[in-house]
Amino acid sequence: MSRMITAAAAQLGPVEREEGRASVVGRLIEMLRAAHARGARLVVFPELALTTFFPRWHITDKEELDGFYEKEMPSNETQPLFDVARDLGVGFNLGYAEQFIDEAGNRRRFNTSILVDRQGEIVGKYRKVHLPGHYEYEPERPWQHLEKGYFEVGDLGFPVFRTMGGVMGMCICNDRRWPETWRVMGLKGVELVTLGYNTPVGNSVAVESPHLRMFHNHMSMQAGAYQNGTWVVGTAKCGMEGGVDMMAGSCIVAPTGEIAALATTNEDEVIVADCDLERGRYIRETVFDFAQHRRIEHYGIIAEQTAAEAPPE
Ligand code: CDT
Repeated sequence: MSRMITAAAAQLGPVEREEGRASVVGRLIEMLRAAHARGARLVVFPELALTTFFPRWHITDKEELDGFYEKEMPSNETQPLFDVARDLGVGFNLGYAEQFIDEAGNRRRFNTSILVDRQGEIVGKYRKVHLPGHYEYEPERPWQHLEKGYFEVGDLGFPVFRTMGGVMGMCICNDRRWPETWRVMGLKGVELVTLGYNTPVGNSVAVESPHLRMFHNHMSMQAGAYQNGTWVVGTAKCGMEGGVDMMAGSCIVAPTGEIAALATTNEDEVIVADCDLERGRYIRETVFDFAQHRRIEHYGIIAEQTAAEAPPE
């Protein structure tokens, strides 16, 4: 018997620095409606979907930097997205920069995504664990990648949520490159992972062809899907944004590792796939039957050691 959820990746073209929240939310709503018209009941928006990818700039004006973070969710500006999604009965994943003051009076900043159910309720939150880039301005780079400076490492682990008829998990952009991300959620029985990304087409610090970069993008998601028997909905923010060409290639990956839907533009585009949440069961019960085949007595180093250590010469 199948357990179908029709899912969409709502790929977002460039969001320039000047574009306001209201305009971006309008674009998101338009794609949500288009996805709904094609049968989707879950829509995945990109990482930091409400603004331009601001970590590419060294922003010294505190007020300006502050303006890229959401202080509440939903807010006046994002409420219309929640309202339309609830009225249409569509769940969604949204990435945004989160800022709040904790009980001790400290300002906290995370690269966050939320899962919203078909009733418009926030049912899950994830804060990005693998923050790429650097802490301080690096003048030799053609563009900055200041995620380490602008966000804290996520403090929620990799939670999964039983919602919308399945077990859902989230990760964000660079997380997709790390097998640990997928296996932790795999061990929690995840059936569909939502994932937004902002990835430059070029590598700012090494020679790497755009083709190779796209291969790594898809390979990471396809491997994560197959090795854990889960669906993956990966959504880009793409196109020429802030003078940097950002990768497209949004896709929906089946638990077999096959790409079931693939974006063909580098602008706003909706792709849809019928995701049978039972499709991964045979993988999780055969080749990747964790209970039968994992050998944790040999995996301890993964959680005990961070850097690689080769034996002495
Ligand atoms: N947003 C994000 O995590 N982007 C990174 C770019 C790596 S370059 C420092 C990624 O892994 O796609």
